[in-house]
Amino acid sequence: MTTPHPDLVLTEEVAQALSDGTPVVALESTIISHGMPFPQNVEMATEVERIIREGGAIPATIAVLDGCPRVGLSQDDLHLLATSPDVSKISTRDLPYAIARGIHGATTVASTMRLAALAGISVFVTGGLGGVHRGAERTFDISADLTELSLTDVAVVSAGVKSILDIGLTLETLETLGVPVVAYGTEDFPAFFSRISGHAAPMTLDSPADIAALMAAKWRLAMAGGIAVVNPIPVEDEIPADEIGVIIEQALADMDARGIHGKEATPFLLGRIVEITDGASLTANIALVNNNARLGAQVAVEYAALR
Ligand code: PSU
Ligand code: MN
Repeated sequence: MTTPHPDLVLTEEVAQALSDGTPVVALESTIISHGMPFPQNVEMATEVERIIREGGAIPATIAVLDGCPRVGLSQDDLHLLATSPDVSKISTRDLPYAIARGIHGATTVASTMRLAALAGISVFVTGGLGGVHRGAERTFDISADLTELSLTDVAVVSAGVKSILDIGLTLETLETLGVPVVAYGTEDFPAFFSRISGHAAPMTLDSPADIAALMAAKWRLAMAGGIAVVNPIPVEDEIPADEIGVIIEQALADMDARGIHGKEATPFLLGRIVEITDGASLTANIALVNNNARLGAQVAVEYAALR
């Protein structure tokens, strides 16, 4: 059991669970502050924590509040993240600045992974991973989520990546970085809103116990870095690829027309897709996060049993 880094502030419940070897699942906060509108964002954050408890694990939502890296949040903290305009989107490189300046920061997949690992948490549930943006050969826009996956020992459960990104280049980059990409119960790499991306999954495992065994095998060999566990959206919640494809093209065109780029790109695209679909994409997004929470809790339970 690793001792949590002394600069982190854990809730008593999370600290106790980690010291007892009770399964803990980390959750990110950018999805709350910059990934969904209010009030669905705080409802989603609350429901995901409930699902993780129901699955036998302790949820630990992560954020920086008043410059303090926090692992495990109260309902008031979640509400602040969901409503305050003064919450920056912070990736790994922004962590030192947020701490030094004493500001509020919502953590991305990358910075949540880093803080989870410093706390001693091995499983993290989110919606979608960042990746290689379309047109990256011009813009060089590649999410630090991929860099972090190559460095930090955390298994990240997502529904794959949205086709706002170049899915093929994202998969190539993950291969180069040595990151195992494991699809749960499918041969297809999932595309967030859709179960099938047109790309084959590099590996498939069919049970949470097998995923836990892969995690243990990797880290026993001291192979540093994360594992991308990709879980397709449930059939009944899926938006067909051709339907969402047109909408994503529209959102990308709107982004280019407004000259939006850099860290604003992903939040803009997510918000625009919700607007264009009149909320249908938000319903799908919430359903897939809940589905990932169910799997993540099971994986955390199986992994805790191995230790
Ligand atoms: N994809 C989603 N929803 C999200 C994000 C990505 O479907 O909320 C967020 C995650 O926090 C992810 C971040 O880590 O966006 C990636 O941002 P960027 O592309 O700027 O690295
Ligand atoms: Mn970027």
